Amino acid sequence: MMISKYFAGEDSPMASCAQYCLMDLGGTRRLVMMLTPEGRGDFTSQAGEALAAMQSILRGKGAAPVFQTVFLRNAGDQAQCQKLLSAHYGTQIPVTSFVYQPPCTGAALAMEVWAIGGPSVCIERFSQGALAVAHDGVRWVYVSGATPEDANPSCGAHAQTINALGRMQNALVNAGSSFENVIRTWFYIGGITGPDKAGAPGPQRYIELNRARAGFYRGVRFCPNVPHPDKFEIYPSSTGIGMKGEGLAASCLAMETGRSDVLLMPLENPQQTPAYEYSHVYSLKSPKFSRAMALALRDYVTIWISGTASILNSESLYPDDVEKQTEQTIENIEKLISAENFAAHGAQGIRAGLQDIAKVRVYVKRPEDFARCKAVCDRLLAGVPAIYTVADVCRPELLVEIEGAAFVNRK
Ligand code: 3EB
Repeated sequence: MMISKYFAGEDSPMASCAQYCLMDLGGTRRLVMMLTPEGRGDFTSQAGEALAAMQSILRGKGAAPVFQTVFLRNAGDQAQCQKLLSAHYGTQIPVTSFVYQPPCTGAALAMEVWAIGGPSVCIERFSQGALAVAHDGVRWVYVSGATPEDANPSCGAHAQTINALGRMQNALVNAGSSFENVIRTWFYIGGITGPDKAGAPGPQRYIELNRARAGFYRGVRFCPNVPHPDKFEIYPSSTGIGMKGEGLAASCLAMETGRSDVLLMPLENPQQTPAYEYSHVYSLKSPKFSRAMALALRDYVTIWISGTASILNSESLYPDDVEKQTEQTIENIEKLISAENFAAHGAQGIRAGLQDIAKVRVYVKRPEDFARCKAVCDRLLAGVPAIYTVADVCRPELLVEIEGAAFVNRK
């Protein structure tokens, strides 16, 4: 297998707004594109720049976009964005999540787009919100859950979370899958550290999200049919992050396989308390997610890295230093995907480093920290395609959160 990475400027005169990573997984190709327009014209021209850059990356690669996340500076641009995306993709539109997080660069939007292709790839579309991709004996279902318009802020974050999870469950069943197959989730929540409207004086909205998620997951046994080590509890890898407004949006990725030669590994971080064991000090019901989920399939490993922050054990470090927080976050990710940590989880011969990361999303709390945060990422994650957005992190003192996806050969 060859995993190749190309960056803006190396193979085309493409604007540096377009970064991507192409993975050749022995016949099946996966491509992730991170697009942040550089022009400062109106929304339509910026979206046009991102879509044109994407077209130029896709040319000749034989890969179809299946899953995209669109970060918007203004929620009011969503209708126009939807129109432009429909016109661009036609019926072949990927499952789309709209997230109200302004790109740090000042652009009106940014897009993360995943594409896949290859002789054995079969794509099924179920609705705007669900799509399945089958290849190599594995079937993936991508779902975008509740949109903020559907969610009524006055019901509070608990009801919004249950609503989003219920929608994802329905979409998964409709796509021939089920909620127990979920391996990766994203929760974007307005007012994440603020009080909840449902209860006065309400608990924090993130705490309500955790209460709802813990309740919903109580009856779910994740991935019962996929071989996995039983050393740790098994929960999906996740990102829980703020966004503008009062809504909640969620999306997920589910996986099923009849193969017995695969290995699914929920990873915990040797430097961090498992989130599901966090004390009540942080949340009444602990956040039910794994630090990463790794899937060994054939001769390669895919690793979904959860939203990671400057937390050691359970404590936030460097409360007012974005550079140190960014360094600590990246060190946490490095330890999480290291050979030592895979070995500690019972998997020998899997070794991933920061250079194996195909993309990162960097969520920055304060716009003024962007340059300092990016300088650290440019040094430690040199060349890794990235999107930077402004978003609140679940604890007030946390200034940055980073998530990613990594691909490595299995030795
Ligand atoms: C942390 O380590 C930071 O609630 O799904 C990271 C990833 C965080 C996922 C979630 C929260 C979530 O606790 C916050």
